[in-house]
Amino acid sequence: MSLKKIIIHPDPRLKKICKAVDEVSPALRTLASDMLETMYDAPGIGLAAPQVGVLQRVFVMDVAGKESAPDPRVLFNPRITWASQELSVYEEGCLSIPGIFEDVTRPESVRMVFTDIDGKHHEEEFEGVAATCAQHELDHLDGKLFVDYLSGIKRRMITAKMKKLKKEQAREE
Ligand code: GNR
Ligand code: NI
Repeated sequence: MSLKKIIIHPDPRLKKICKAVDEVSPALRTLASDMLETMYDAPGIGLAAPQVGVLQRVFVMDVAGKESAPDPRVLFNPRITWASQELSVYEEGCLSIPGIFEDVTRPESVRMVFTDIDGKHHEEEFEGVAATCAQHELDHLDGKLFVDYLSGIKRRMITAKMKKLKKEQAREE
């Protein structure tokens, strides 16, 4: 197990469409396990492969919260098969955009098909924070960030702030 470095926006790797996974190989299982460790360490409720520089269609999440037992999830090749008409607004954050939180509107529930860590296919409905998180992660696999839903002015202000943060980080290294 090892911690991966989380890429900060803006970065070309966060804008790429990720490649479908052919087969859940041992290397991809190791990647998923490292991503879970990195997500818990951050801490965050989700993490997508491009955030650690791997342009493949896989994300991990755990929306169980502190009061419940951990519920680590790994989704390969996730696809939305249904989205509710009802929308919900959630104040989103992103480990690639640290310290920024903004309201984003998305379908309140979605059904996703995906392959699990054992290579088994599933279709599952997510609602509430799990639906928000799963959609946020799926967006990462298509090169999309939550700031892409904000106004141009807000997005540019956030991007400028992140550029400054990255410069400061580079100086510390
Ligand atoms: O840790 C995270 N919290 C979060 C809060 C609201 C909506 C989405 C998220 S996902 C985020 C981790 C992350 O950046 N995943 O890509
Ligand atoms: Ni994110």
